[in-house]
Amino acid sequence: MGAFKEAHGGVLKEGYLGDSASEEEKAKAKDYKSWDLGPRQLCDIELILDGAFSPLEGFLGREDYEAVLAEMRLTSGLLWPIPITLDVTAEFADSINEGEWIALRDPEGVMVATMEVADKWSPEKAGEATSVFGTENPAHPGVDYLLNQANEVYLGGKLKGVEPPLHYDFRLLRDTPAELRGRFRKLGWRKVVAFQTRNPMHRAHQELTFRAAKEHEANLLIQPVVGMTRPGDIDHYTRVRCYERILEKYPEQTTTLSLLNLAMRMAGPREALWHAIIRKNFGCTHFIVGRDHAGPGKTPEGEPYYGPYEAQELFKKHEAELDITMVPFQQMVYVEDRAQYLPVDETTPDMKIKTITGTEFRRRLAEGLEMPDWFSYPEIVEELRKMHPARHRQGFVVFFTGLSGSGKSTIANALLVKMLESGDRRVTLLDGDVVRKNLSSELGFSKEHRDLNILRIGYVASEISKHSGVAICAPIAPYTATRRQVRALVEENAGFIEVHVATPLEVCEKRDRKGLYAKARAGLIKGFTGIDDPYEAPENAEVVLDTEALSPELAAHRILVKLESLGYIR
Ligand code: PPS
Repeated sequence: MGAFKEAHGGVLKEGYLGDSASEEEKAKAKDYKSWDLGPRQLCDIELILDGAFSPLEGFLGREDYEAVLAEMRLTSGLLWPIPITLDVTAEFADSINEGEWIALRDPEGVMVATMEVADKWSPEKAGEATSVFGTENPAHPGVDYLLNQANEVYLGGKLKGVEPPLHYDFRLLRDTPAELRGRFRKLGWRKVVAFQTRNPMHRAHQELTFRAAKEHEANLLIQPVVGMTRPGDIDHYTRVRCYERILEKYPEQTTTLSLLNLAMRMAGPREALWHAIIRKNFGCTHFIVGRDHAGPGKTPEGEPYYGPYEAQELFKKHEAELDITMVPFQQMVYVEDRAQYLPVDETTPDMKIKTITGTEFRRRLAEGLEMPDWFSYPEIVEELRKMHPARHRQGFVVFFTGLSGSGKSTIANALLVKMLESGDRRVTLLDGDVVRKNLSSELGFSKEHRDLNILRIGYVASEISKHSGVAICAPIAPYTATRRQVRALVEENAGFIEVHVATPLEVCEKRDRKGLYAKARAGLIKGFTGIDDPYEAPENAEVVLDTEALSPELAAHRILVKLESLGYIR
């Protein structure tokens, strides 16, 4: 316990950047090979360098990585539940040798740190998923990231800080561990309960945090995650405005707000321990663990990934060693006859209980419905409505996918015309051929080029829909993983409706309007979708159309009906 305490507390650097590079080293680093950090790596590196991830001093090396997976510990024996790794492409990894120094840069090219590469290895990702997330299900956002987005080689090594990552938003609300500890010291706060959140806070959260602080005679730190949360969460700009509003509801001088640039993994129990270690590093003495802490909800089959109180149980097991006290909480419910919130285990069967689930709340927001006062403060609902208007005012993407000659373009055109006719929406059609002429003229049909083509379409469509427009896309888009990537991008801010034009290959080939199938069969065109390149049919498309049985007009009509039932059009 002593060693842990020291590493997670005492060793914490008081200044920014942990070990900083000297001027001489910085000058030398200009000649190092550079790796451009991705969004998650940028979050991680910031928290390594500022001490929030103490005792880490760099990205994990192989032995530490393996120990973290197997035992949730570093090779030093200290508890550390989440592998913090630097994933790079095989091409970059091949270009460097172990023992070499590299420069790590932000997207603008600013050097954030240098790293002495101590280790490079190709991880066994399925095993990592099972150890960290307890599942290999790619619907789990952490697993999806690991299997479908993270690069194939990991580099480990100690970092030297050069320039802290820059933030222009909410600067006064961002603190390093040293700064926050300093603030607590100045305020004379000896006991601090930390509350972690990735959601807007409503009355239930306020009541819960208030109770936690009261029970432990402690002050309260609301420390929401503003780095990366679960895809589809409410954006942090909106949330921070909400947190500022709710802060006004706490007694003065009792509570403070500080933003944490953490990239969450949604790893449930392991993540709860990680969150606690981070809060310990920020100088907190207590940490609230609620129901299904840092869990990603349920699988598409409706099974929860983690038990509702599994995180609390794991925490309990390690609490003595962690040196930060858990404040476990059951779900808070509103008891109508008492006009008061209570933890569900303090209620009795005769009480009239009310709750609104997150899903129900989002539904009401999407449909522009009233929000009861017992649930949230009007100021907060108003903030949420500003950025998340009712569905019929939101943008969306209708993303067609199907074989060449399946009828995508024809139906997409019919849909475009019908939407323009009704005049309620601004619509852009990104048809396969049109895109290839205007956006992707240099691309061919290799897997790499097709992926690039689809990601470009996805990017443009996400921009259109983010600004309340409608984008209709109609490429072949033959690969599941790429379609999933586009969906995730669009769904950050808008709706995504996948339409599988499921005309069978024989029918497309028989039609052969452009004569391309004949050429492909004759070997004159190589890598033709459905002939000698795969088409991975979607499994969960919102609409599936068989053009053998449907005219283009009826097919477009079916899509309009779906859009109506989802609330995107009225
Ligand atoms: S992809 O895979 O989504 O990037 O394809 P896309 O941009 O939709 O382009 C498909 C059109 O290009 C013609 N074409 C081919 N299709 C598939 N495989 C190969 N090798 C190929 N070469 C050319 C074909 O006419 C497609 O048009 P549609 O409208 O789908 O029939």
